Amino acid sequence: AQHTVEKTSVTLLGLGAMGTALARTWLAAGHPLTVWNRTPSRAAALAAEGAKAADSAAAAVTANTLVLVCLLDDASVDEALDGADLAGKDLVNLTTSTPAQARARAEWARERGARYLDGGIMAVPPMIGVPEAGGYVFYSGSRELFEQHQETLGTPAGTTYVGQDAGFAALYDVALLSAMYGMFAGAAHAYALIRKEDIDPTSLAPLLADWLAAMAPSVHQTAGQLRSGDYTKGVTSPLAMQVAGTQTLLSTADQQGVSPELLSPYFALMRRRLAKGTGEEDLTGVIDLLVH
Ligand code: FVH
Repeated sequence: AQHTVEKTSVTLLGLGAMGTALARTWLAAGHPLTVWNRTPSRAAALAAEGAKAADSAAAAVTANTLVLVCLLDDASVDEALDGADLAGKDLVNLTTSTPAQARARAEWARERGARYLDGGIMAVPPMIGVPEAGGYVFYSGSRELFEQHQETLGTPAGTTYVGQDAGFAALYDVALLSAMYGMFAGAAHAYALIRKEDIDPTSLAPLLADWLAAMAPSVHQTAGQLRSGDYTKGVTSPLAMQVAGTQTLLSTADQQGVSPELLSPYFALMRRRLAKGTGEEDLTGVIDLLVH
């Protein structure tokens, strides 16, 4: 006789772009799914695909032990869960929040008798359910909850548990997103430099992508220097040389009619660090200027 393993039943609150993508992966994997969305019409397509659409968030919470929330922001989580009975529930909050909001939400859930796991999604909706796209979710908070539900949580995307401190998933999430915006800013400046020239941006794109990929491993050297406290270890491009070079970048921006406003704040920090007599160091000392 064939033995079928029962899939964990899941409740999901929030059917925006991300919630809908998540929902489809659980349905496809055979998890019984109860959904709720503030605007009920967004649940119709999923109901046609096999989800149960609950009339209220409270009813959706009642339906299953494992309750996932993927709403716009922390205030919408408050609003949606107001009045829901969370006693005995396993609450997993995938809503983007700050570390402080995540820690407060963990305490809030504990007071209501629920185990709590916070999640930071490192993916956009088309990456959900597509393992080769490399998307994953940071989780932090209850280790027991994570371990018990790891298989279910891993259905939409990979899982990376980063500790019992409920704020850590949000912190890792925001750290990676912040680095991403630095990269976007640098790429924006690069495209601006060629904007008025007879250069096809699509010919610059692969060069940019390859250069950024070649530079990305430098984060490992930075981490090693931060850990050891020796910011001269392994230096190939000392701060003094780099500060001198920034003038070429600023002059080129000026000649191309491009505002230096994306680069200037970073260059100013490099100069401030150099003024402390650290010309033989890497760029790592800039980090210490940022931390109050
Ligand atoms: N989409 C993305 O690229 C990013 C990728 C990384 C992670 N984020 C975060 O995921 C959360 C949800 O994002 P989303 O893409 O699903 O967002 P929307 O499509 O805008 O849907 C928002 C849902 O939130 C509901 N909602 C808003 N306010 C309230 C409220 N006061 N009470 C109850 N529900 C509320 C909204 O409902 P409705 O407008 O359809 O009625 C949607 O279900 C988010 O934290 C991202 O930062 C996504």
